Amino acid sequence: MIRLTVSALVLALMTSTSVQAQDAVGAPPEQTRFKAQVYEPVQHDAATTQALARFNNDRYAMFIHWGIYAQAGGVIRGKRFYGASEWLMQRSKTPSAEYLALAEEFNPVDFDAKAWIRTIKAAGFRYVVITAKHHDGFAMFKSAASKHNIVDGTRFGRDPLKELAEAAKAEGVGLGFYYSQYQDWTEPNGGGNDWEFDPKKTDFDSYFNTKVVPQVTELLTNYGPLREIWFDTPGPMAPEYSKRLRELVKKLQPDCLLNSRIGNGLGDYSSPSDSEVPPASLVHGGDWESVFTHNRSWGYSAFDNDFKSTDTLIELLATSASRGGNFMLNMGPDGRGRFPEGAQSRLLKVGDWLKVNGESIYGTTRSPLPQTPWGVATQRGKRLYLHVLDRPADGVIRVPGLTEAVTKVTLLAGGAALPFKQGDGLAITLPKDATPSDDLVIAVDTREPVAARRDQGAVLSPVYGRQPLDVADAVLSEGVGLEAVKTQLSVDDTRKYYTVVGLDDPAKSIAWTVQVERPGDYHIDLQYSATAAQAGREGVVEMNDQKRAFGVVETGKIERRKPVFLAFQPVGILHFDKPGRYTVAIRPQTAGQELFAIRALYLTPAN
Ligand code: FHN
Repeated sequence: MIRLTVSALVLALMTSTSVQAQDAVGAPPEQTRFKAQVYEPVQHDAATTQALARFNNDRYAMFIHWGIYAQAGGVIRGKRFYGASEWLMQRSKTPSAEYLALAEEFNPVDFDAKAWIRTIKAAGFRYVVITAKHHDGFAMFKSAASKHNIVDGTRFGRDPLKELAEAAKAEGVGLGFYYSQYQDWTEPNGGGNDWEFDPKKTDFDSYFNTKVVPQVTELLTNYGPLREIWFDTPGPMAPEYSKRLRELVKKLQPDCLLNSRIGNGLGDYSSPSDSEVPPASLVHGGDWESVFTHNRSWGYSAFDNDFKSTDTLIELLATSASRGGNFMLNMGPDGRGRFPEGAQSRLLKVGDWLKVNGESIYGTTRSPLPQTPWGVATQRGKRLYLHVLDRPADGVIRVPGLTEAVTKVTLLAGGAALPFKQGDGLAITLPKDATPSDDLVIAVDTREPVAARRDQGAVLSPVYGRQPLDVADAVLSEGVGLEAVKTQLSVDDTRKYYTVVGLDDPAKSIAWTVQVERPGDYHIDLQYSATAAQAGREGVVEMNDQKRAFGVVETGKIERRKPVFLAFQPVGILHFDKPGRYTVAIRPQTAGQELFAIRALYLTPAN
């Protein structure tokens, strides 16, 4: 199984879209490097606090992008557009009238709300958030505020959101709506369409009053109780609009949650960047919901079948839960209203896994443990769940420093008791015949709840492969700051990672604590990008009196909407002569330019 923490040499990303989502950490649109911050939500009132308790209990949600773009499936005028298919109009610079002609063809006769909800439930999702209106401005619900809506503007003539709301209610599945509040490409006064309308002449206030307010009111009035309104890409929208939206939603449904992309710091919880499970150090205890799409497009794409494997989905879900957040997985139904088979079959397999292992996800709290090489953990009172994503060569799972008395260790699937030893930590022997590809979950019962020990440092062990030490988890000396970087993975698919700024003097350093299980040697590799001006700078990796010097090589600049190339540079070997805790640090050898834009230091057992 691929561990999420292990990165590819080249990360890519930055979307080619003209307006970026407001980031959970508040990054302004269009920025490629920005300060990493913990999202501060607005003060929670009683209704919001209660709604957040349910939100945190749910942990797993389905996201659906469905609009008239599904009819095109990423192809317009015979030309394919790779990446996010819901951006087809913008990418192809299609005028509104031509784009809206898709509505005349759109007739999703296979749409069956009950069947959708049955699948969603069987797949283990606790709530579903569907696009009521995406950036193209076409409403997937009956709206008196715009004729561009599915009931009045298509042959189909039905309101799928109404049917979904009824089916979801009958099955006890929660419902939320996505609403693009700033971008609206088919409205002359909406944001984002600069190929057809003159941005200088745009009257956003009029658009907001005549479309956004009435449509958000319709959504909160006509579809029963909503779990959340998922706003997106606030762009340059002024704070007064985010404030008015917030007040409107809370007036109509006080316990409807708002994500951070409402803009201007007015969300109840944080939406990290697309395709990001934020580092534990940047969420510590807050409320958040990561969003990933199953393939590479959010809307249906006729030629993208790059669906994430069941194992990867389970790993994303378990990792989000282990850091205290929800995982919302997207899928784009096609123009006939069908879930793509490649997505559906995998989702149902995750559902099967959850039927057996769901107690390790739903209603759990974040892991009290530091980074462990075998996988991640979740907790429920006096029970700790160990998600074994990467099996050790010797079949023994170790939890160093676990001092709470263990009463029982069982395999969640089947309930078989597992042999364990508790001394200096806990050692559990895995069954030899366990199927290798599953996320095996071990339940560890203790007399007292396992106390938080997240700062004890990443566990290094010779029975695992390479261990990453991410800069997001490092201790930064004064004058060094954490920054987020966006890199372009493929068309319309940006990924975020972290780096540091200010590492320009031998007095400054970044450092990690590690817990070494057994004496041994570890190879050091550094993953970084560096400009021509930084090439030749010298740094040193230190551990006690061991110092391994290195010279920086040029990889290129970090540029907007371009892949960032990262060097993976071997530096030498560190020897740890006894088990215990150590500090590994990096510092420049001389004052001058910043050393590099480092992402991670890797330690690999060197047998
Ligand atoms: O531009 C949108 C994109 O189409 C999609 O809706 C994603 C989902 O998070 N949000 C925006 C980009 O961040």
